[in-house]
Amino acid sequence: MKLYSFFASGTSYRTRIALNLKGLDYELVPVNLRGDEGLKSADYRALNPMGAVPTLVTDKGVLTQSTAIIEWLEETYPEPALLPKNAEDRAWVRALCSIVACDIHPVNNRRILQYLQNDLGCSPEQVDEWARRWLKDGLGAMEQMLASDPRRGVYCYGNSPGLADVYLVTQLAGAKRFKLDMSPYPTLQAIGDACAKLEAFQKAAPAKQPDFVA
Ligand SMILES: N[C@@H](CCC(=O)N[C@@H](CS)C(=O)NCC(=O)O)C(=O)O
Repeated sequence: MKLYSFFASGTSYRTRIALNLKGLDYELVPVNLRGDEGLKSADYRALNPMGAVPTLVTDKGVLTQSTAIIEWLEETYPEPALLPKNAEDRAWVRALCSIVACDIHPVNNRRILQYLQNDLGCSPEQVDEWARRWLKDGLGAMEQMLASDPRRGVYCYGNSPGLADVYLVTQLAGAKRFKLDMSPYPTLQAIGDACAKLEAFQKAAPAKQPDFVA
């Protein structure tokens, strides 16, 4: 499998973690989000018409959209399972994932932040404040949900890493990038610390990618 990925992209990061947790080998193809080529090239858009990362090329075809890719991985490589066995708990875990995938990431995506700054004239400080605003909403909800949930263990759900951890960790990185005060989120921080001890998460980290730039 070939994963088109950008080191600092949260959606690439979540896909890398999921691939690693499944123990799958993949070739990483870096795509430069900051350059003039990469995402904008006609060749890349033929693979991914949104011109975004990630894209996973498999022997069964080309997959786009990280949530679809990750669900495909879970269905195609069921072990180790990243989702719980019963439907209610799966809905719970997917709700946690959706806070990241639908409520935080889309409004803090690079192209949105660039539009705020380049087209609407927001200052870099205002753009950072925007990003923190939506991080606070989403992470606040996750903290509230997880702090009192009896199903929480070392990780978001139980004592094995799962899908909610995959999504959460990428937004903890986002929070760090935008210098969000993390003191209101002790539960999330503890889960993030537990994930950081696992090789699957370590190998997927932005700083470990071949295209990493400090
Ligand atoms: N919903 C898509 C979002 C993909 C996406 O927008 N990825 C970002 C990086 S995290 C990207 O490629 N952005 C390009 C840009 O903003 O110009 C997914 O989950 O795959």
